[in-house]
Amino acid sequence: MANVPKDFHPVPLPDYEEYPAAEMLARAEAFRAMVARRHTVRDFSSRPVPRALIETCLRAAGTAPNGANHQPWHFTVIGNPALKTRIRVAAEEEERAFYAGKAGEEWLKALAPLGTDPNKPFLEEAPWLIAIFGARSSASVDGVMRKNYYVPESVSIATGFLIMALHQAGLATLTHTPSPMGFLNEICQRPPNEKPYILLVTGYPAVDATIPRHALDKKPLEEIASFLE
Ligand code: IYR
Repeated sequence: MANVPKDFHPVPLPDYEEYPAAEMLARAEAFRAMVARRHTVRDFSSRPVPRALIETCLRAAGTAPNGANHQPWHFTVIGNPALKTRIRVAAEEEERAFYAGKAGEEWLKALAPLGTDPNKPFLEEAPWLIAIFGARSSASVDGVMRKNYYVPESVSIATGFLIMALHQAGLATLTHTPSPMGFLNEICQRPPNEKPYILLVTGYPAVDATIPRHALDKKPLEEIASFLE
């Protein structure tokens, strides 16, 4: 093994909470029910949402497990109407090519039950768009650039935390993935070592928001899990 100096300083597990066994199942069930009330929404209200609420949810996202604790993510939170318009224009241009055939027939068939099309009015209507970037390299606390590890995994887990934090706070989200979305680097002024992963749209749902019935079909446990005991 290479000669790497030791740099490990363990501290006692600071804040673990154990619950009585009977309470554990009740807590797991309450969480399951809370999570099951999250639905991907595409109809947003323009009602304002305080920045402080988004900040707290981002702090939760920033606690996600990640490669070597390099925290290889950046969240650009866009509330500026002119920037939202630029994002909508750029995203709709990509989506028009996608739906006009770039996606291929099989993919378009898979999307048919969702009712999506190239029009993305939510990119202007929702109060906040959160562009989520993964950094191939980033600066340590002392400012030294270093390589990051497991970037897609880390960013995806943090995004999951963020979606659940926003849901728990009472906001709706849409994980939007215009493809390609390199235009986000320019609009958000992010360096080329960062890759945009997801544009998370968030706000209150419109009063007449709908979801595709298809989205309610969830695979049963037996299909998504197997136990080897
Ligand atoms: N990015 C496109 C297409 C799209 C792709 C998948 I996979 C989805 O689950 C939903 C949409 C769009 O946003 O319309």
